[in-house]
Amino acid sequence: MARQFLLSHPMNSMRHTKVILFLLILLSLWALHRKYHFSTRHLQKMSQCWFQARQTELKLSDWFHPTQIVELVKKNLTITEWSAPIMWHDTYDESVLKKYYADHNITVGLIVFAVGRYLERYLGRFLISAEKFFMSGQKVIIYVMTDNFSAVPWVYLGRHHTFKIFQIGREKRWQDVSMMRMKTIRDHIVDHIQYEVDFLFCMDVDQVFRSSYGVETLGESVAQLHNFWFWAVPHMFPYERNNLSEAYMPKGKGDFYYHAAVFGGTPIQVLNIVRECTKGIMNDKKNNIEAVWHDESHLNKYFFLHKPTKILSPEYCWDYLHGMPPYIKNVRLSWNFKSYRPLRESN
Ligand code: 5GW
Ligand code: MN
Repeated sequence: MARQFLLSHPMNSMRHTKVILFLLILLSLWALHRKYHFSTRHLQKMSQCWFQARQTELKLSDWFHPTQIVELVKKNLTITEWSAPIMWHDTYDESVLKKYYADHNITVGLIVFAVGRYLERYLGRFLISAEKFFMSGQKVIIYVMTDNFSAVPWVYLGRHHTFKIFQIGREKRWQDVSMMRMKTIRDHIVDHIQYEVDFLFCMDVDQVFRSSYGVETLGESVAQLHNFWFWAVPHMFPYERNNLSEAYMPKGKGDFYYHAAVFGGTPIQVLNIVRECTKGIMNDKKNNIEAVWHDESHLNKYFFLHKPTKILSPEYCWDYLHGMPPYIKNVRLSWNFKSYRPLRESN
């Protein structure tokens, strides 16, 4: 009886509720503490990472020292209006860059197409010279796209360089060989290249590396000044002038004339470049239009709308048929002599 009375007494049940409430409050305080504890640790970690990233992130002024290289050209050719560096010899501090990339363990991709007679004619020299001069000290994967797997030359590659060969179809018209490159590059970045490299270059095969082509060329999106046009002003550039083409550039507009023989960036940026160019080329095809310099016209339109973050001077893609003017001191890559054709229409 006494027990029953005790349990059922209203005062007693209130005490119970209080105890339960107290326990609940304790529990929630503990939970809050745990949560709070976790989140500060997490925040601490995040801020540590952020500070470290900020400390190791290079500023342009850490390594780039613009000096007037081309005195005979009036316009500034060492830094663009949108503050992208234009790489010449003597404009950058190689040791700062080397130290930075030594800590970052990067892999650089290089896509090259060698189809038909270009395979036997150019691929061997391109690969041998790339092994010697392209990104030495960094991990490199060279992607060779070819229509004849068995004719790819045997080239010795050192421990940093690897190459992967992919079979691609032939195009009937020569104009389509270079234009369809954009589409093939797009598909391969999506399929696998985006997971394999930190930076990516796409280059013509009819060229030879002549001296160090190093980490100073790496960037988010990289464009190459055309060695024939870098001194000229926009209204002279051989942009596409048909306003029905996707590559159309109005007279007087434009920054530079870029060469399609070299472009690059992070895989995502290169994907944007080739995706947009492919779209432009395909839309033009639907309308029976072909831009005056094919893929190059579309590339120039792209870089007009989306400014490159780094530009390579003509030293990075020189044609010796222009001789050696005094401001060209360090040729990194040059056109292969045999490839020179003033008019592509002669093919
Ligand atoms: C062949 C004849 C005319 C135009 C292009 C080709 C061609 C180009 C070819 O038969 N096989 C081939 O692999 N290509 C690839 O497209 C090469 O990687 C080549 O470097 C690139 C661009 O073509 P090029 O180098 O003839 O273009 P330009 O602008 O240097 O004259
Ligand atoms: Mn070429």
